[in-house]
Amino acid sequence: MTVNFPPGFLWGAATAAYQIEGAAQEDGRTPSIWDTFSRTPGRTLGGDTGDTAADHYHRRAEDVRLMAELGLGAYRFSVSWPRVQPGGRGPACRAGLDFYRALVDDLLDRGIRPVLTLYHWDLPQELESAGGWPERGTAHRFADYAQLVAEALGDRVELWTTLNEPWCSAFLGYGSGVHAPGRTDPVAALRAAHHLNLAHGLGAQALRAALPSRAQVSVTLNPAAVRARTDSPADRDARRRVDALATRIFTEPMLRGAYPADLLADTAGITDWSFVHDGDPGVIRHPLDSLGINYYAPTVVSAATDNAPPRDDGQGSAGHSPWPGADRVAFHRPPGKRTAMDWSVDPTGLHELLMRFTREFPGLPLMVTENGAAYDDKPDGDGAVHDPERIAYLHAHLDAVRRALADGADVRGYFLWSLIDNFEWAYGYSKRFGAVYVDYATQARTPKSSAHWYSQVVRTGQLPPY
Ligand code: GBH
Repeated sequence: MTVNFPPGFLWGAATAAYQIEGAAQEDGRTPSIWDTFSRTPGRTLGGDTGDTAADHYHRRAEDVRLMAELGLGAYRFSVSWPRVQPGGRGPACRAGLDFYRALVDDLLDRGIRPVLTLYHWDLPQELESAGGWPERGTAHRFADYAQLVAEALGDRVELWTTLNEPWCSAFLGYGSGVHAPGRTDPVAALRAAHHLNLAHGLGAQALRAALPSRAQVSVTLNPAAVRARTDSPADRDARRRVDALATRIFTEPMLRGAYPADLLADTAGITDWSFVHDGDPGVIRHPLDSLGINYYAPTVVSAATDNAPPRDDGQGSAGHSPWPGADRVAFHRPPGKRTAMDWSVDPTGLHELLMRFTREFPGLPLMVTENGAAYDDKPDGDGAVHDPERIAYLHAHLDAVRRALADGADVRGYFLWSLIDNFEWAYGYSKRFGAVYVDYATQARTPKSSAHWYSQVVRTGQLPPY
C-alpha cells in the first residue's frame, strides 16, 4: 500500500523568462546580464544566446494550449525584469506588463494556476553596470520592482516567489564566473549572496504590502544534498563547509534570522562580512508560506588530499571556485547512471532534502519547484520523440516525493523542469530538459513520450506501476 499524492497537490511544469521568451529587443525590453554575457564570445557553448530562444513571447497562446492539453494544474514562470521595468529602475513598461497579463489570463481561462517567480537570473544590465548584486542598492531596486509587478498582477496571481536559486546568482555569477555576469571574485560572490538575501526580505515585504492577504510568498533554493565520501572527520568537515555555502547561507537568515557561525568562521579569511548591516537579519527573516526546492542530483565531497583526483564539480572555470572558504574540498562523481549534463541520477537526494526541511523547519510547507533531466532527444522517422530515460528519471523522483509524503513531509506540489526545451544557460541549446521537444529551426513543439506519461500522472494523481 503506497501513499498517493494528496488532493489539491499542485502538478505543474516550470520555465524561466530568458530561457524561453526570445524577443530580446522588442517592446522596450532592455538588455539583462544574460544578454551581455551570452553575446560575449566564449561564454556560452556555440555562442548561443536567448535572442530567439523558444520564441515563447510570440507563441504564448500556443504554449498555454499545450499546457492545457497536458492537463497541468499549475505553471511556474518568471518575469523578465528588464521587460517590465527597462533599465531596472523607474516606471513600468506597459507592453512588457501586458505580455504577462495576457499570459496569466490565458492560464486562468484554462484553469491553470500561475506561479510567478520575480527573479530567475536576468538582472537588468544597467544595474550590473552600477555594481550588480555585490552592491546593496540592487536589493532596494529589487523591492521596487517587486512592488511594481505585484501592483500589476496581484489581482490574479496568488503564488509568488521572490528569487530562483540565489546560490547560482551569487556563486556561479560572481564566483566561478560560468554564469552572467561572469565575474570571478570570492568577496563579490559573498556580498552578492547577502544582497540577494536582503532582496528576498525587502521583496517579500513589498509583496505583502501590495498583495491581497490570500497571496502566498515563497522563495526557491537549490539546496545541496551533500554526502561525505567517507565518515572520516576530514570528509565530514568538507560536507559541513559545502552545506553551509550551498544551503544554510540562505535558509538560516531567511528562516531563522542569522548567518551560521561556521560559515562566518570558514570565510573569515576572505571577508569580515561588514556589508551585513545591523537591521538586515530582521529584514531577511520573513515568514514564508512555503519553501521551493529545486533538485537534480546529489553532491559528493571529501577533504582534498595531495593524491585526490582533480576537483570536478562541473562548475569551475579556469580554476575559479564557486565555493569560497572550501578550497580544501574535493568533489567526486559517484558511479552509476548519468544524464546528458553528466549529473548522477539519484532520487534519494530529493527524499533526503524534503525530510531534512521537514525536520528543521516544522510547519513550513514544501514545494518541489524544479526537477527533471536532460537527455539527447531526437525525433524518430515519424517525428515522434521517445525519451524513456526521462520517464524513468521522473518516475523515480516522483516516487521519492511520494515516500517523503508517506514519511510526513508536507509537500504541496511538483513542477517538472521543463515544460519545453530551452536555452540551458552556459550550455546553450545543446541540452534539452523539456517534456516537449522544440525544433528550433521551425519552433514546432512536439510532446515527448515523457509528456504523455506525465500527463497521465497529472490527470490521475497517481504514479503508474513501473
Ligand atoms: C536550475 O539550475 C535552473 O533553475 C534552471 O534555470 C536550469 O535550466 C535547470 O536547473 C537545469 O540546469 O555541486 O558544484 O556540481 C540548476 C543549477 C546545477 C546548480 C547543478 C548546481 C551543481 C553544482 N544547478 N549544480 S556542483
